[in-house]
Amino acid sequence: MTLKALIFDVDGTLSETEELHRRAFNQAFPEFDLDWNWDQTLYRRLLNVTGGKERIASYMDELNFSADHPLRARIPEMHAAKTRYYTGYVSSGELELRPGVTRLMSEAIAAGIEISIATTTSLANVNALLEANFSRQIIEAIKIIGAGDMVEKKKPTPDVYNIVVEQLGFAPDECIAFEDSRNGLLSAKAAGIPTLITPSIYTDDHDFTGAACIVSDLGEPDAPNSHIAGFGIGHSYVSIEMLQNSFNR
Ligand code: XBP
Ligand code: MG
Repeated sequence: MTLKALIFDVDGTLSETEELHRRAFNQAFPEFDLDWNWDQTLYRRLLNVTGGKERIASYMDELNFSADHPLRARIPEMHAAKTRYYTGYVSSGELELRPGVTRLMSEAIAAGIEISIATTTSLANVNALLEANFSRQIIEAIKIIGAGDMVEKKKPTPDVYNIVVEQLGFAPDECIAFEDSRNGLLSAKAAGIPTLITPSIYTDDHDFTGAACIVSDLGEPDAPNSHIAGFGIGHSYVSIEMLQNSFNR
């Protein structure tokens, strides 16, 4: 089997974005006369529901909001406010990329391997991160972006990966997915895509059974990662060569 595409999740995988998402949610709530404050412990649990609108709705369920509570109809508006705060933070340079992300993407481009994105976050958030943190060469090389509301059902369903793989025109097992969460792993696996996991600050306690490889991060030649499980033993960073070797086995 030949490796043809790398498909990246965004939140937690390209960058540790969730603290900024959390801040943006908390900043939006008072605009709707809500005194909600999602602290880190609560947010860790709420992250089990992917998608910001879905997360707000599930929190309303927890608080026993009635099905016809007027605020339920305002979830899209609340989420739009949150997205405005979030994209503002990202555009002003508040995020860093995780180790090895741009190096591995550049290696893929040089090797003629496609790069794409499959995420549950909103397209506006993806674009803000790309513009603030990636080179023009990488932005232009990204072939397909599957994001947010492009699918009806977000991760852990395979839908977003299915549309990306379909549009790429490759078989799922010619691709490799990069994820940081159990829901992401379940989504990619259900689409038939081998998955490499780099756990993130909010997902370090997740069950990653079924991952093809788990490493602390993608690593750099001068900043070795830690190998946790799966393929890639003996490598100190994730390279195209390492990924191809695992495919040729
Ligand atoms: C990330 C998410 C996202 C963000 C919020 O999951 O769950 O919902 O927390 O983004 P994954 P939006 O990394 O598995 O894609 O508010 O734009 O939905
Ligand atoms: Mg993620």
